[in-house]
Amino acid sequence: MILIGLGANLDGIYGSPEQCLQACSELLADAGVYIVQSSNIWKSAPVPVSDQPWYCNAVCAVETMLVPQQLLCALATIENDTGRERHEVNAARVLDLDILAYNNEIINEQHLTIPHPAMHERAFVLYPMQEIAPHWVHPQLDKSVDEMIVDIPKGQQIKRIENSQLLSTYVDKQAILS
Ligand code: PH2
Ligand code: MG
Ligand code: MG
Repeated sequence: MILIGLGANLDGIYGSPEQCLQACSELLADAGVYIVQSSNIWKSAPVPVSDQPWYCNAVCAVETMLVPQQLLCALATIENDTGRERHEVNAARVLDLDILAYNNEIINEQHLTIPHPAMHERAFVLYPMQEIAPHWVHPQLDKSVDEMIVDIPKGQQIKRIENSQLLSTYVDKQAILS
């Protein structure tokens, strides 16, 4: 299972953060990354706590022929095309696309760490992820999403926006042929 985390907390060329996440269905598909299943969009307070606007966050399971390094480049290109500016770590942004998991691969390269190194302590990753992959097991921690949620550091505010899933763009070829 390939899982991507989406986040945004500034208005940009696609409109509000929520509109930008919705636009990602098409932006990802144009790059050969197809959404199989999407969580709802969740509104979340910035982590660490700051006076930044709240974020919109979501997690999507995707299908793609891109290998991890190619996927990383494709996601960075989409971020740049939305006008993402890179200031300091954790700065507010119009769009952040992170590879959370790539099947069970463990990758530790200079610009690419998979699974995402902070996923297990972030409510804004784990609650959306629980909606679509509650039984996914972290290959290093050997814990499911349900189990990791129990240990999230306290004090992270998060609220689900009902019926806000990103549009799925994956067409199952088997289903068409049968
Ligand atoms: N992303 C960060 C830092 N902090 N906080 C929330 N609530 N949502 C995010 O997506 C987020 C964050 C760095 O990527
Ligand atoms: Mg991030
Ligand atoms: Mg990122």
